[in-house]
Amino acid sequence: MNLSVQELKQKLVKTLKSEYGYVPEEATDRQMYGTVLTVVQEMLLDKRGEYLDKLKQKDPKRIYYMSMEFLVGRSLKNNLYNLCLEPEMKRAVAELGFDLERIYDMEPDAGLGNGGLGRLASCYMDGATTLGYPVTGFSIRYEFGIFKQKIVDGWQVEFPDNWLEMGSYWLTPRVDEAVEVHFEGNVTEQWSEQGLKTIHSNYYSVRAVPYDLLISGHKSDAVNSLRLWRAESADAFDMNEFSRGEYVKSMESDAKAAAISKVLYPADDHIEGKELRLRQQYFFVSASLQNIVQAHLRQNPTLDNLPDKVVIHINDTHPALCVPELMRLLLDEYGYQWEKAWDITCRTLAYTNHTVMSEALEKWDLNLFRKHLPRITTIVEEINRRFCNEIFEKFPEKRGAIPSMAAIGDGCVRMANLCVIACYSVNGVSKLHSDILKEDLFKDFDDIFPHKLTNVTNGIAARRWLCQGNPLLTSMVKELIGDGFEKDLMELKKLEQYESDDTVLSCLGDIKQRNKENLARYISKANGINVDPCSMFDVQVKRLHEYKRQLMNALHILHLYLQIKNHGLEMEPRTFIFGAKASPGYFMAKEIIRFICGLGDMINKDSSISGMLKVIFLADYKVSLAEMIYPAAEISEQISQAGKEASGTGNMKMMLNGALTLGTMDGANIEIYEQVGKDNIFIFGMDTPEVNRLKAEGYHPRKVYETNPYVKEVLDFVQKGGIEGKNFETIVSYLLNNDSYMSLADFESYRQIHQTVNDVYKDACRWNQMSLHNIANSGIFSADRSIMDYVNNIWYK
Ligand code: AZC
Repeated sequence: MNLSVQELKQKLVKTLKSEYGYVPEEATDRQMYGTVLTVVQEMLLDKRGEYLDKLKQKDPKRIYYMSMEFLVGRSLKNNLYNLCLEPEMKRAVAELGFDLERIYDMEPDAGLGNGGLGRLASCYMDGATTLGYPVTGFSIRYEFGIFKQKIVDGWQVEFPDNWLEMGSYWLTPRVDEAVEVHFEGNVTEQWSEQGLKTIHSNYYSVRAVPYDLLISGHKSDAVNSLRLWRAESADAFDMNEFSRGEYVKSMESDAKAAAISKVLYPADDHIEGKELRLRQQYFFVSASLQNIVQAHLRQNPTLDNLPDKVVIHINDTHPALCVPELMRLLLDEYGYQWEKAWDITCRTLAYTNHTVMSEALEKWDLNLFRKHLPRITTIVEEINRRFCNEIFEKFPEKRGAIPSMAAIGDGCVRMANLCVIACYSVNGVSKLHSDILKEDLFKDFDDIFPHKLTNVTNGIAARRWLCQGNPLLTSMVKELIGDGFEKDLMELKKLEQYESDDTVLSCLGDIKQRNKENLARYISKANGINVDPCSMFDVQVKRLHEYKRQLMNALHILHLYLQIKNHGLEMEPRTFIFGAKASPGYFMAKEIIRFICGLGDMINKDSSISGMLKVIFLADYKVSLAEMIYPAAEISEQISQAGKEASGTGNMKMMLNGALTLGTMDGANIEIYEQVGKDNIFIFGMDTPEVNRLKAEGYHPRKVYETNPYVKEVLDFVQKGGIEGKNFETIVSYLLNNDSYMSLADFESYRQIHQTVNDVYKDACRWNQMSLHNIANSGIFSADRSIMDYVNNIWYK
């Protein structure tokens, strides 16, 4: 966008006057914050108007990305960057007496997601919009996003995240497009002139009101929207009840409806079959599909051609109700016969799987399902009946597999099976993960639908994670290879020519140093601990889960501590940095946080190890904090048990910022390894076949304890209450008796690779060379590349 500093100033002054009635000299920071956001939002709306006009003429196929989660983070800087207005806005704001950096800091993260899956959805909105594809995201306008985390005595405590107070500036309500969603009630069949008709009556109605959050592409005409639904009561306030004095009763239906969009479920990679969650899913699916169908019918006389004009992409199974809901619309509202409706549905829907963890594969109790969604249940039953018949008749060799492939089994609706049965495309999120889907989880499906399963390796929004988050590195890269990489990340490859250039390498080292100093300042402010910015920054930031093995990392730190203290180990000074939210009901995850914090308390105050080790747990890990951490990371810990992390995307973000990966052959680590070669990454531990073999043989963690003296030393120390006199019996007994993700089995290999890391770090030049090589080869992990894979192989195939 072309606007001068002068023009921006005029807009700001005018808006400040009209919104708050003040001139700049009288305004507070908060008023200026509101003013800047309002001005940017108006520009987005204007640009969106022009884009929609163009779309109408061209009428391309629309992509609808259905996701219960979008981890948007902050939008102001991203929008200014994408509109190419950041320097001008900075000056305009400064000339009015304010500081744009301070205004950036006032913006809350829009934390409408838990972790990887939600952040991926946001990275994809950015990529698709920059590339000019008409993608609309659909989700819920949660009043409270992912909880705020505080650590009290090592224990995680959750606080509500009231993001709308300062974040609602970005949302435009579209009351004119509100729709109704029906729950509960009775389903009956009636004969009419058109044949047998299904009637859903006595339902409970909820009104869905859309709020649009606009996303501008970078140097592109496109402005797409993320449409977030808010729930409210569809029945007008019951004045009769109210005047009879039944205040509470009259408000009950309001509260019941509003509860649907109240709060994001804070569980990641595992599900709880809660009624409210099912209502959330149906609410946003039904509202979105009604909206999509109406939009299609404004441009087309019929829904017959829906699959030619629309793809509805299901982001994990949370929106799997798209399958029966699209069927319901076609059958009940638009009078289609089953076969034709099924054909349209199957050719319109595509599904991405993000996990093979069994506790995350959604299943709904059939009775609960029927109670809330009676009509949808009859449709799922019919889908299942027909599917099982088809297998029985057409694939006799698969008759034995019918019970496990069915959409309904063991009294539950199985959402993943439902998706694979219906969708025309099913993809995993890294090569390894997609192979596991084909060879294991969905093997029977792959045998009968040979072209359905495919792979799209995840990617990240490099413009956010490099250009906005790491301005120092970005300007160095621009100086060396120009700015083409902003739009084509593969251009980073050109950096390889500088791998032996001492000046470039030392400049890269200086930049890392300054980013570490920046993070050290934050740590000192947030945790009250001074860390040495010259020590190696070793980072593990992600959701807390046993399979991600933060505990193995912590055990190894304790091992280093004991070696320094008892055996005179000398090593390069290290700062271990953790950030992780635990699902509030996940006890072991919270115990692991307590363990890490206890470990930190003990180590950080021990002057006898002369600052060789520090352990920092950064509370409230979120997108905006990640933007500060990644540029400062030197080691990227990606140490999940092989076969468990579907892809990982933090691994890509740290690589792009020059950190070296220390990881297992899991998820996208394998593809990072393929890109950088074995000399530029630190790989350890069992790979997936080895894990499976050990599992089959029978894994006995106690044996590792008995045979590996380091493991024994560490666990004995914990058992004796060595960590601040604290009791970590839960952890010790879990490790000795269970160790579900084989941390002890991989410990020795992990320990040894850390020694290698320590040796390599002594040679700064070699380290910087490896770092530059990683940056140069990270281009493939751009979200733009992932989007093009979706475009070529799934959406516009
Ligand atoms: C995550 C995966 O755990 C992670 O490996 C992957 O990178 C990410 O999705 C994006 O694909 N999964 C989730 O966040 N949640 C669920 C339910 O899978």
